[in-house]
Amino acid sequence: MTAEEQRAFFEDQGYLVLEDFMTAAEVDTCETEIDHLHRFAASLAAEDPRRLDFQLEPYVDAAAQDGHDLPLLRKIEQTRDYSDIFCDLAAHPKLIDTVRLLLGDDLLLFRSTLMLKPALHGSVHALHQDSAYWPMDPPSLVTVSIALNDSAADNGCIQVIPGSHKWGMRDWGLIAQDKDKPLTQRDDLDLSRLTPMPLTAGSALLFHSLVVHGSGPNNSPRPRHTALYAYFPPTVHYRPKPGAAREKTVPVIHGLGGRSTLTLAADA
Ligand SMILES: O=C(O)CCC(=O)C(=O)O
Repeated sequence: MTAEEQRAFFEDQGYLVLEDFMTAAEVDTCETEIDHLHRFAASLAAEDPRRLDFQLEPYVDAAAQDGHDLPLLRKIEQTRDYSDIFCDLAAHPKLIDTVRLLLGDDLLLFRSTLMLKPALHGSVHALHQDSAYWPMDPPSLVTVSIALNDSAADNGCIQVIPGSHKWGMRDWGLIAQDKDKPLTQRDDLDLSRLTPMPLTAGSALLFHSLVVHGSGPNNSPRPRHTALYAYFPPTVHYRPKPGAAREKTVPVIHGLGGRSTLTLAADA
């Protein structure tokens, strides 16, 4: 696809796949780093506030966890704070070229997370729209999910409803679900267009923050590791809920005169 075709596809369907933008060596480095981060999580004292960024699979019982020397993590938030590797991955030139195509040259980062589905234990991520949970307006960010190992339906790859970014925003409720639960319990969604997005390691799925998406359980003997980032242009404003911080400082990934961060202030 030409750049113009990629942009038109994203505008129409709400998603785009970027195949094999990472080298095998870059993918290996990320996988090794995920191992380090699990060891780091295991080393944190129970009262250490950083533990909140390392979330255990919610439906794994103590007996299953006891069989593993490392914690069965569902996700790691704020990965830029814990890892230079995942800090740099957010600004990978080949990825950023594509994000710039969709959002323009000035790029800010809203989120840097690892979504992990441990082998045999990965839980369901119920269908939702990212923007329904984010204090950002207008709701037009781009989420990028980078496969760090091959992901397919059996280990819980992301599934999207193409075109659903045109539906407007809905309410979704709790996202994490047990492994035997369906992707949604809502009956007002046409699931006939729900499309699995298998990815080879080193490829990425980019999607609009209003696209309805989720992922099934991981019942396979392989983990599913993805790095997730969300980007936005300076035309998107910070609109915190009452009681939340009135300012938010975010990393600049590209443009904005080469500065490294920008502090967003909520309107008075
Ligand atoms: O990676 C996944 O399985 C889903 C992640 C996701 O939908 C999210 O974090 O909003």
